[in-house]
Amino acid sequence: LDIEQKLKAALHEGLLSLYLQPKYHLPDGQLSGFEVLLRWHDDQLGWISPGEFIPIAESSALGESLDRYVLSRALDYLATGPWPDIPELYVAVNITAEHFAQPQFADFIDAELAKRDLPGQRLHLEITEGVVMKRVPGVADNLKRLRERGLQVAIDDFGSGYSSLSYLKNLMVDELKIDKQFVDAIHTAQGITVMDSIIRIGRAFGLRITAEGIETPEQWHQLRMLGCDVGQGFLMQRPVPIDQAATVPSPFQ
Ligand code: G
Ligand code: G
Ligand code: NA
Ligand code: MN
Repeated sequence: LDIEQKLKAALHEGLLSLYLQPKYHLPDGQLSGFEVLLRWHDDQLGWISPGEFIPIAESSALGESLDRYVLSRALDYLATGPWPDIPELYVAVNITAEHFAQPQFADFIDAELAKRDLPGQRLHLEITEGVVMKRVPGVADNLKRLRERGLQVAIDDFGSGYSSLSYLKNLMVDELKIDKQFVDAIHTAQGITVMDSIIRIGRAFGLRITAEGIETPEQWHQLRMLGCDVGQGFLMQRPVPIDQAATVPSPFQ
């Protein structure tokens, strides 16, 4: 079996697991929500990283089925718990580029939320720069409709791709997730200047700023001082299996 067929089988047999990684308010360390990250364990191949299998799914017809699976499981979690004890908990789901551009995408989300009586505010979507940059008509339309429902949309891995600052002007999103490479670089004066600039630009466009891949206390403190809003990373919490999410410890107690 090649990996694409194995992935298809794993999806249908329920062998893909959802993990959650907390996103924290940087100013006070409070839990803000969870990013959903898919994990796949195969008996012969062992753990296969989504960095490996997501691109395979995206290049086949599997991307959409995978998104649908992750979304409905994530919304089931929101509807039934068990949750940590915070108000307005949200989950942030990564969406593949092709899927986000489809005209039915917003309808699918609407239906899944309605089925569980969940308000749009409880769902965030993470898309990569490329999705917005392409200016595919379906994308703008879906962004508009979803945000009218109260969903929040983040640009993931910001700065890693083909970002041009010009597109931020017309950007209909809520959050910038600054790519880990910029967090890794803030031990140097130049790295701090770059991070400071990205945060200021995001601010100028009224966006919430998230930093991902925070691994050291120094990075956390530096990002706080620069006015970053939200932080995510192994320093605070690695991704945990979804059934353990209710008990993630607060990292700064
Ligand atoms: O969790 P990890 O760092 O291994 O993820 C690697 C990549 O796979 C990241 O770019 C992440 O956004 C992506 N990814 C993880 N889970 C999902 C998912 O459920 N759907 C999509 N589309 N991408 C995912
Ligand atoms: O592309 P995306 O941002 O969705 O990818 C998130 C990926 O980053 C996940 O696979 C997650 O496991 C990984 N990740 C989250 N926090 C850290 C971190 O602090 N360090 C490293 N190396 N990876 C992280
Ligand atoms: Na993401
Ligand atoms: Mn990212």
